[in-house]
Amino acid sequence: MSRISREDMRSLLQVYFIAGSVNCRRSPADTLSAAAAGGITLFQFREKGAGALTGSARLELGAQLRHICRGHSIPFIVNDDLELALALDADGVHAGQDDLPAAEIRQRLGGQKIIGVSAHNLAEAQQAIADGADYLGIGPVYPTSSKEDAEAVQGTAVIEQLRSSGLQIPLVGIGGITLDNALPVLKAGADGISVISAIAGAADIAAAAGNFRRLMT
Ligand code: FQP
Ligand code: MG
Repeated sequence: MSRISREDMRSLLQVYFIAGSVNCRRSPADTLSAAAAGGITLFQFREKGAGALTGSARLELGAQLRHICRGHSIPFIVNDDLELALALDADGVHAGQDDLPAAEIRQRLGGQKIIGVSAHNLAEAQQAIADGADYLGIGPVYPTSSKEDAEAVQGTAVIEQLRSSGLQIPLVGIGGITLDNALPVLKAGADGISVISAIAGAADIAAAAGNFRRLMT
């Protein structure tokens, strides 16, 4: 099996939903099922923050969400934790600048899995590409309440800079993205958007996911 192609990666990134139990108003399983029915294209399990599950409860929730993703043919990415990703036979791992280096994740996970890396500037983006990342998460584009230790808000400037530097790696914007402010992110050169609250916190989760999906076409 070979690396995911850039074109396949780009289509998966269109509506990239991230969630853990902390972000969900309904059960995480109901939240993910509704988001999947609404049209998300990729899911990241991010069990993090105050009150996050640990140990076997975290593993069990991951297995449940992994199963839901399989049922909808949506690839399942694990945030931060390579061991959890291996235990769940996840489709990939997302790593930030303070997490495991992508090159090490690639070695342990194998050639065909998806590896995403957070980058905040051109140098981090170039390093991630050299390390074998399949996609980048660029942010925070807008102010966010889902991450306590977020870096400074950068608008769409970094995405524009990466594209004008000629980088063609698939990438998403992340941080505070809503239906009302998503278009500038795409216009700046992102292949998709990544959201937590705009889907997990929506009154109608499936409708919110569907609205993002329609923006992409
Ligand atoms: N981009 C993406 C993605 N997912 C993420 N989880 C992050 C960025 C943030 O390590 P990191 O990654 O800086 O913080 P945390 O581990 O708390 O999420 F591109 F996938 F949308
Ligand atoms: Mg991280």
